[in-house]
Amino acid sequence: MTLINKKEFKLEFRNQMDFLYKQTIEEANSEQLLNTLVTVLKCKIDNIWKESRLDKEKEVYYFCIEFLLGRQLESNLLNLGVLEDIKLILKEMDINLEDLVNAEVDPALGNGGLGRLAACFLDSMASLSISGHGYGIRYEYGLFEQKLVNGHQVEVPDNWLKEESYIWETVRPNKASIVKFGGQVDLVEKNGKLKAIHKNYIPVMAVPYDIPIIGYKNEYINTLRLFKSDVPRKDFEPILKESKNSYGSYHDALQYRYYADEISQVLYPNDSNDAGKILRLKQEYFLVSAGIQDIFRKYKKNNRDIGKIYEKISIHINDTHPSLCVPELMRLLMDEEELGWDEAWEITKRVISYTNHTIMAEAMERWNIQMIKELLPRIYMIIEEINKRYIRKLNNKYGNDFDKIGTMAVISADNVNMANLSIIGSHSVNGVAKLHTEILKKEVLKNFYEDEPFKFNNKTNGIAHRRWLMLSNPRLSKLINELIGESWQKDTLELKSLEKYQDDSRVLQELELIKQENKRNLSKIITQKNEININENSIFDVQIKRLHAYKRQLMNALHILHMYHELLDNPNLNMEPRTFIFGAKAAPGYYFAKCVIKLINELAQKINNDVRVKDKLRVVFLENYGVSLAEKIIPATNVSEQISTTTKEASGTSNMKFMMNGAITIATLDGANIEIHDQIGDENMVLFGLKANQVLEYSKFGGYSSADLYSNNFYIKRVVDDLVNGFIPNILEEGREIYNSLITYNDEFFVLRDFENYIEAQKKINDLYMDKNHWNKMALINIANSGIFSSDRTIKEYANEIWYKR
Ligand code: 9GP
Repeated sequence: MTLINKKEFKLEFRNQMDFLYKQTIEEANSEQLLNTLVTVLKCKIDNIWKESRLDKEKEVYYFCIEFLLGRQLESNLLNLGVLEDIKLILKEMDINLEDLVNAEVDPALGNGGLGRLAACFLDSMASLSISGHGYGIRYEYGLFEQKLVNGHQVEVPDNWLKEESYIWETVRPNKASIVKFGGQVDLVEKNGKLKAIHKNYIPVMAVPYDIPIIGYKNEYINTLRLFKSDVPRKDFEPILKESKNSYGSYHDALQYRYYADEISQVLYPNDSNDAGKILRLKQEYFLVSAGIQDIFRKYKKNNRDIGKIYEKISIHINDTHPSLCVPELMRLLMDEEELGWDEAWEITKRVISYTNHTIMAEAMERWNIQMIKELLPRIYMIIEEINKRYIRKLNNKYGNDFDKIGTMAVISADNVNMANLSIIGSHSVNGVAKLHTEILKKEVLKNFYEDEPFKFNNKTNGIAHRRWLMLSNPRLSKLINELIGESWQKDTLELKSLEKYQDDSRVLQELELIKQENKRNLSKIITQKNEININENSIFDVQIKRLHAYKRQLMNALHILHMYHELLDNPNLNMEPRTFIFGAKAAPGYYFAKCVIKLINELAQKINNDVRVKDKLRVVFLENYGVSLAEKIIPATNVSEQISTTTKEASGTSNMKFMMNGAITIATLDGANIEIHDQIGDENMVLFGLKANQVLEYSKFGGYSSADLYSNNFYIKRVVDDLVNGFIPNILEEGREIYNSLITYNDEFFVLRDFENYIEAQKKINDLYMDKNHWNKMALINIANSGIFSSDRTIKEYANEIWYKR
């Protein structure tokens, strides 16, 4: 251990405690101990963690509106290779590391899969010694904290920065930049060229806050740079001559402060009205402009020729939120660096790549042109020109095929289509799992694919196995180390060699014991949180993800209702006891999703209080689901519910985490479930439901008739009627809303169409679990074949095939 010398460490710890709090270790609380530890560690890593200098290799900049980091302490200690040593040293000082781990805030700067994927990718880039850095926003309030009140979701602000600062961050005030909003742009002639002069704009200062991203035992540290918005400091005044200049009155000054502060206040402001939409657009441009200016500043420190920036820089647009990277890079190259359009355009395309993460229409961003024009006049001019030139090119190629050209245009029907902008302005477009990429190529982005097929590629998502196996499931990690050594930690494909133990009953039993221990831990948490005792020997059947109609938590709930009826009808039903566990937040304005939360909670109330089914069935909805909770749930799971409507889930990543922890997946052939199936086959997971081609075919002809199915199927009718007949109390409105979605509005997400098949699949799960030895064997095969889903594999593919490819 080079980083930590025991004697020195203890001394530094005491000194730091004294410096920060003027008190002794014995007097300090967990937060103070944590802060002291992190301060000591930050000093230690300072030598390795230097701002990247762009003098050697190519650098990757990963732009994302959300980063869902999770707690950092344990992960950083693990990656620094000092976890066990620090645990011991602290113990000698009478400090329990676990208390400090639990005292750390879990920053909810993201919503779900997108943000967590970004965090896994940062971990992998650092661990693979790839110079890859994140750019994001330092939201003052993260995603809301979810409270359940009488079964309803209630949102309260997530004040994660209570202490004003985050222990891992370092503010870099001298690297701040100015982002300009509003005003007018004049094109004036200078030396025979048109130059854009931006006047009367509102300047907002972007202040970087850096978080170290520590690689796994490789002395390599990257940076996640999050920007906070603020009014410009005095020293910026000389360069703000053309800005709006009327903050004379007190009132104006206050308004200006609010204007600036608001930008980095909340993640995903409610965009159901114009003010919310404008704020989101401001955030997106703020992130992009601050980030690219930062890249230019760093690049120019060591490189003279901006025309060669593509040799040293890759900019990755993660989902459409950072799509304004395209016009912003053009602006800087033309207006600041004085390159001509053609050269700037070639550079832009060579630098930028784009990942699409969804085909859900509502998530494909479009911005009203008037809004962009007013807020970002220069950016709008550039977008308009990109569009004009692109349409001209398409006209030459496709003549007057207006339908085709209309779908490909950047500007259409008064809107700027951000996906189109990203595709046109980049050299690579990828989906996040095989089926998703195929759907992009053959359906959603068909015209683009036919036009430039070479741009399209697939990069199946992955997960950081360090966090999701080594840290969250130490017992399992230890067993794996004992069986196959430790090399899998650096190369997860080595997990494959676990397969040789698939018939070794001692190993399989060991595996079962580990799962049992993890279930015991989770049971304690559930009892603490929900005041309910659950049967530790029951099957833990889990669905944890954002609440969305296409993810079909509703189908899961209806199946529970079905099981409940079956048990009431036949109390001696031969079934393994089951505990269904949910964790999910619904977007604040998404009424249907909130109705499903209410339904699940009321169902839980009814079932958990019914003594007749007490030993067989339990339902738990865990409040405020997030990364830290997931780390406890996933290792304890027997059944992983991956039941989205086929074609709708781009990839999913919890499916991979569960697999790596030995859960058995019940799934539709959607997203990355397909790749999981490719690895382990029908024998080791349970599939059901419509296939992609069936869903696509149905969707072309307006779906199927859910009312017919409902009328003709006893089981379906029974559970659907329960939504509105009072069988489940307190869901008068919610039950009706859900009923209507299924019957009146023809079940857009095929819940009822897949229902019978789902019941069958669930029966199969039950039967499989009855043969414990076989179940454990399946679990082992799942773990052994999960190595391909490490995000290290994904990042190597991004690096070799997108970022470093010339
Ligand atoms: O819904 C997708 C999810 O399937 C995928 O795993 C994740 C990471 O690629 O991205 C999600 N998409 C979004 O959150 C918004 O596009």
